[in-house]
Amino acid sequence: MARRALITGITGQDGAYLAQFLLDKGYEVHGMVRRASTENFERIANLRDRLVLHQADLLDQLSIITLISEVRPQELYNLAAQSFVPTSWLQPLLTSEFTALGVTRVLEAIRLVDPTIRFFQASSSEMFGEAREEPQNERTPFWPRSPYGVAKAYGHWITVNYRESYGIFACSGIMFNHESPLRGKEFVTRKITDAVARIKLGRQDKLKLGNLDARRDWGYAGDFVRAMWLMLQQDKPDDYVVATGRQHTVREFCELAFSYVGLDWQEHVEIDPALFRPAEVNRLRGDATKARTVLGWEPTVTFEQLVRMMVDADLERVQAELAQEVSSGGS
Ligand code: NAP
Ligand code: G4F
Repeated sequence: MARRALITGITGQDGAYLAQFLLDKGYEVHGMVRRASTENFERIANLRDRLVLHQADLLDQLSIITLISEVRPQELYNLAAQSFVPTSWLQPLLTSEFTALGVTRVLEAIRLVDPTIRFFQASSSEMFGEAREEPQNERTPFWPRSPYGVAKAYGHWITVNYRESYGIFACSGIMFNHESPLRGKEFVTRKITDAVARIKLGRQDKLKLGNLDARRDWGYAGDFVRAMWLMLQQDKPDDYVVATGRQHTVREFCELAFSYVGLDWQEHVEIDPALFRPAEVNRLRGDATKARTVLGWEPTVTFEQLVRMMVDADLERVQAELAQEVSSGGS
C-alpha cells in the first residue's frame, strides 16, 4: 500500500516541491488548505488531480484534529506559516498564532489521534538572528531578530519538547533561505528576478530595494524538500541544519541576475529606506555537516545556477504575459 503523507502549507513554494517529490516516490499525498474567497492553487495546478486537498486552518484546533483523524497519514510535514519576515512586525500576534502556536496545535492533534505519525517542522535560520558564530550549526544559540524568528524558535522548541515528552517522532529542519521560480514575489530573490525580466522586456525601469549588504545562504527549494523527507526516514528523530554553506550579499544577487541578461544593475536599482527592517539579520551561513553525514544530503544546485534558473523562468513568464496581451489586444 502507498504511504500516506499530509502537508500543511501545500499551496506555498515548499509545499508544491514536496508534493511533487512525494508523488514521484509513490506516496498518496494529502494537503491542508485554508478557505479563501478565491482559490490559490497556482503552484500545485499541474498536480491538482493527483492530490487530495482538505480545508483546515492552523488557527482552528478542531479542524486539525478532524483532518488528521480522516487522513491518518504516516508522515506529516508542517510547512504552513506566516513566512514573510517584514509582515511579522506589522502582525506580530497573528504571526505567533500561525507560526508558533500553530505548531503546538498540529502536535496536539498528533498526540491525540495517532502518536506514531512522523512529524517534520519547518524551522528557520532566522532563529539564529544576530548569530553568535559562523557558520551556524545545530548547537549555535538562537538570538532571533523579528517576531517571525521568535515564533519559529517557539515552534522549534515545542517540536523538541513533544519528542522528549511523548516520544513522538518529531524532527525540526533548521532551514536556511531556499528559493526557486515558485518563490513568492515579496522575497528579495524573486523580487529581483521578476524585476530583471520586466526591465529586460521593457515593462519596468526601476527596482526599489532595502539593505543590499545583508548576507544569506541561498539554496534551491527542490533540494531542501529532499532533506525534509530524509529526516523522516531515519531510525530516530533529530534536528538538522539544511544549508549550502555558501554566503552571498543581496548586492551580489543583483549583480549576477542583471548581468545575466546584459544589464547593469546600478542603472536600475534604487535604495528605499522604507524597506530596511527595524532589526536586521545581517549575515547567515549554515553548516550542514550533520545532514550530510547522517542523511547523506547534498545540495545539487549552485548559487549561480539558482539565479539563472529564476531569471530564465521569469523571462519566460513575462514573455508569455506579453504575448497574451498582444493576442487579446488584436482579437
Ligand atoms: P510560503 O510560500 O509563504 O507558504 C506558506 C504556506 O502556509 C502557504 O501554503 C499558506 O497558505 C500556508 N498558511 C499560512 N497561514 C496558514 C493558516 N493559518 N492555515 C493554513 N495554512 C496557512 O512559505 P515557503 O517558502 O514554502 O516555506 C515553507 C515553510 O518553511 C514555512 O513554514 C516557512 O516559514 C519555512 N521556512 C522557509 C524558508 C525559505 O527560505 N523558503 C526557510 C526556512 C523556513 P496560503 O497559500 O493560503 O497563503
Ligand atoms: O528574501 P527575504 O525577505 O528573506 P528573509 O528575511 O531572509 O526570510 C526568508 O528566509 C528565512 C530563512 O532564513 C525564512 F525563515 C523566511 O520564512 C523567509 O523565507 O530577505 C532577505 C534579505 C534581508 O536581509 C532583507 O533585509 O534581503 C534584504 N532585502 C533587501 N531589500 C530585502 C529587500 N528583502 C525583501 N523582502 N525585499 C527587499 O526589497
